[in-house]
Amino acid sequence: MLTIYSADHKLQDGKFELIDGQMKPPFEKPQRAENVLARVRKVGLGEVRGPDDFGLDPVRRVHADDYVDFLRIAHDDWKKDHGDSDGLPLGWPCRNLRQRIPEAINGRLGYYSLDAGTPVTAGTWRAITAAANVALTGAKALKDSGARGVFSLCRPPGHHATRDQFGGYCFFNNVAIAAQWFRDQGAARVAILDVDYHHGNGTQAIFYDRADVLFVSLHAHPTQEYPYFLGYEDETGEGAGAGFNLNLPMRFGAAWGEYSRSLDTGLKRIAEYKPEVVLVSLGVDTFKEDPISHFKLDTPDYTEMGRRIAGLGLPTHFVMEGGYAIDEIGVNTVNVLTGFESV
Ligand code: OKP
Ligand code: ZN
Repeated sequence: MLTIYSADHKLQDGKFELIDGQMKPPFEKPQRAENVLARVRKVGLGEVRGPDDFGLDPVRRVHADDYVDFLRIAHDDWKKDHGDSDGLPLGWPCRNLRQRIPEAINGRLGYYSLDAGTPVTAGTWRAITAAANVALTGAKALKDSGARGVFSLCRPPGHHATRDQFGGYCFFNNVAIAAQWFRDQGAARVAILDVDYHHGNGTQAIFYDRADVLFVSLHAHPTQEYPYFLGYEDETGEGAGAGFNLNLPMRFGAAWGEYSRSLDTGLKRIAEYKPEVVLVSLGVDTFKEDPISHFKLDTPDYTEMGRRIAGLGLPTHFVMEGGYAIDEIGVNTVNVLTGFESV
């Protein structure tokens, strides 16, 4: 399987994240992608290629113009007020406040974000444009080559990012940008399967009122886990999108038995939908040793996950999301891909 990778991901290297009341070194760090790349090479998964530059037009098909323009200058503006530290918001337009865009960078960071766990650094813009290009290059390679699967080793991840908000380590929604690109190239129906431990609230929100992109997500129940305010069972889509969103949340402690039954439910829905292409938001933070998660998947389970996804018999674009057990992120991720190829 072809892998798309850009070393520019290393430019997203926050000094701290605010987590559980403490400033800690970020879990979402460059070594994650390096370890996945090392495993791709070790097992000889296939060619590793750099991304092409698609410019910002395909990004703007998913994200608001003002949000894209904000991200481009956010750290420069932060620097003017606060010096060379990482930018973090600390106040949001929540209930009882107005939805308007202030002048101050602190206010704009709040307006355009979901949480304070996602540092805006000097290198963020270059890293996130590279990640979007990695996703788009993978999409184009899948379409042009007629291969069964392609792997876009995106970092930072994307599935929490909405049309105009960053958060959950995400800025541009890489998988949504790729899905929209497939649509714009003529694919009538596109399905997204999100197997990251966290609900892909951004991806859901972006496609919530649309029937042309089906979103299916397996994740920790939002009543227990981030992002807390989206990802419940009763969110099934709205308007034209009614019936085209499927959330399969599971409580803390879910292991392969329960997980695989949810996976089969999700895959059945995707098969019924008859998409022309499937995109997989591939997070491996469902792993039993993940430092921020509470599921119990084991390393061989990822191989079986790949096999079951292959059972769809559809062109499949794997897009990297989360996974924070740094020593096992490579083997777990690549097991999905080799499992897929083994069928
Ligand atoms: C990004 B992706 C846990 C705090 C969680 C945000 C997690 C973002 C995960 N106590 N902070 O979905 O892997
Ligand atoms: Zn996650």
